[in-house]
Amino acid sequence: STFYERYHSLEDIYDWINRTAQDNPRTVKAILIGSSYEKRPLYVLKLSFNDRPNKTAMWIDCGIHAREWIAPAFCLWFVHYSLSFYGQNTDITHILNSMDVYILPVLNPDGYKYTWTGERMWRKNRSISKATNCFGVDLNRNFDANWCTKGASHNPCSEIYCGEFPESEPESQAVADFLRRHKDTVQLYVSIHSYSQMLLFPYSCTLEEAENHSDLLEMAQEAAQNIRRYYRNTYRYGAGAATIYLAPGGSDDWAYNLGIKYSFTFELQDRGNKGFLLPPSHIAGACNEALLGVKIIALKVIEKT
Ligand code: 0X9
Ligand code: ZN
Repeated sequence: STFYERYHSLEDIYDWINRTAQDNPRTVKAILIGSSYEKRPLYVLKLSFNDRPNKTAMWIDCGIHAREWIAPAFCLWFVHYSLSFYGQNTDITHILNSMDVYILPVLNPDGYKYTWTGERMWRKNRSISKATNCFGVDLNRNFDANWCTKGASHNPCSEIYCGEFPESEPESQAVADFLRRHKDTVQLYVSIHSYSQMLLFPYSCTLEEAENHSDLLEMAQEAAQNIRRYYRNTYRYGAGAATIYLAPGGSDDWAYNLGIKYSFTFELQDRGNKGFLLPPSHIAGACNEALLGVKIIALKVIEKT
């Protein structure tokens, strides 16, 4: 199997980030956007294939939840695909000619590291609550979108602990700060999770419909139809709250409210057979179908703007 068809330790991913930036000095830059609770660097890779005026951008983050190993694997896959097929595949070429791409391969490095060395099923980050001696905030409940209402918990020992206050965690704060600084160019926000094969869009923090709900629905549907047609695999899609559950404080809803009107959460393979323990032999299939979905959505965003 190739490098991209295996899961990688955090150290290997840091090495890969460095190497990728060094080997592609004209197109890839590593940007330090902050550090984790345990002081690990948070690097965003910026892919930029030209400097046309008025260029927009898309954002992709992976690994906000530690145990969802297919997510960082997807971010690596996406970068590799972009660097390999720019100028070869018409869709990715058009996307990269129109947009810069910001990619955060591991949003939650402390948690990811811990799933390799401590508990494989860890979800949250690793900040400690003095009051309870419990570890971890669910970073996807820590953003300022109906923060800690129904679907999140104030209990530090809960898997869906929202933290002390919105953006209390350095990881969520770094992402929010970066997106606030770049909100005029970033038109598309994508967050990669697993599992369950779903394509979710705002809102998850309320049952209300987003203002451009029908646009978002159409884009998600088109992505899911293409995945079915080309990979014979089923992705469900819809607004988060109505499709899975109310879950406030998520990055997608927060980015949407910031003004990034195309905001999606992808839940990659599988549908529960192996769950978070998706075997390496499935990485290529899971990443290729999700990549197709991301491409379809990015093309639609370019069409609309
Ligand atoms: O609950 C979550 O954070 C996500 N599902 S997961 O099984 N990967 O934990 C879904 C996130 C959907 N978006 C929001 N809740 N904002
Ligand atoms: Zn998740």
